[in-house]
Amino acid sequence: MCAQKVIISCAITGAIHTPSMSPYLPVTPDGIARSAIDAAEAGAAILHLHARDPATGRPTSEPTVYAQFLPQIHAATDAVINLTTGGGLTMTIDQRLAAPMHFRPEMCSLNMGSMNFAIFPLAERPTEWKHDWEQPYLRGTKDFIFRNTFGDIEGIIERLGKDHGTRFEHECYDLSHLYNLAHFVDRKLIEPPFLIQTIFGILGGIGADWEALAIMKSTIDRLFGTAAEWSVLAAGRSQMPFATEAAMRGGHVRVGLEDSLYIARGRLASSNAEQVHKIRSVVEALGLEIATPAEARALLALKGRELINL
Ligand code: KMH
Ligand code: ZN
Repeated sequence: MCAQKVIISCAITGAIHTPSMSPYLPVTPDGIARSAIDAAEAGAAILHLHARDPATGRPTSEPTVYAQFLPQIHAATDAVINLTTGGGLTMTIDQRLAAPMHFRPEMCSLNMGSMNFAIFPLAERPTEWKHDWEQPYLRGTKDFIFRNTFGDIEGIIERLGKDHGTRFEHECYDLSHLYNLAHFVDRKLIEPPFLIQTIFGILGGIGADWEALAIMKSTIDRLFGTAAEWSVLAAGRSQMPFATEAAMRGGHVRVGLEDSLYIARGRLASSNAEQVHKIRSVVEALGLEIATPAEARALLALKGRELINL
């Protein structure tokens, strides 16, 4: 058993699920702020954040919308603010970087390769759609390529990492993404420790099965050794089993309504905090301790909350 503390990340709203899928998905600035603060109080040390148009719930890259919830979160919690650079499925790289470049957070996500990123099956579930944009947005992913070229990744490392001291949640959806990360490490463009978020169960990425988890973990050990801080998220119903397995194997965990709307089979989670409470109780039942935000900052060598532009 690993003595290190377990960092719980919580991804509050994301850009995958749409408002009609759950009444509990926060979409307004107040809703996102409240949900994030509650998740931090429940034990999340890192809050992974996207923004949504307050009127329609559609993902937006507008810094003015982020400005309606980030100050509240920053004032009410000590949790690490981690902004997406993946954004929403129709955004350009410049749009994806607008809010991170403005707020200069301690952490941002960094998606480690281009890929098919398909959520179109969600469009065909029987749902009463609240907004016109939802079904076409989901269906459009049949032909969507989530662009993260070597040039894009290098640009994000330069613009956010080098210029603003932001460090990254390296999102790796497949084995190749680990080798892409190793390329940037070899070129010394990024420095350890590396938070490597391995992602299972996105259509277009590696599947949510135990063999996949094992090979991702062994490849991380081989490529990065002790420089890696390994974390796991799995989409949908695999969320809790994979987070549990990660904790048992010495990893960190990510939960949140971005990744799964459920708390148990067929039962919607009533909040992000409910998922944080659940994984926290699993972690503690395993005899492990969760990391405080200060401990997460130390483990990940973050610049500190006072250096954010908020
Ligand atoms: N929803 C996750 C599978 C990002 O924000 O950069 C992907 C994600 C991407 O978190
Ligand atoms: Zn995200």
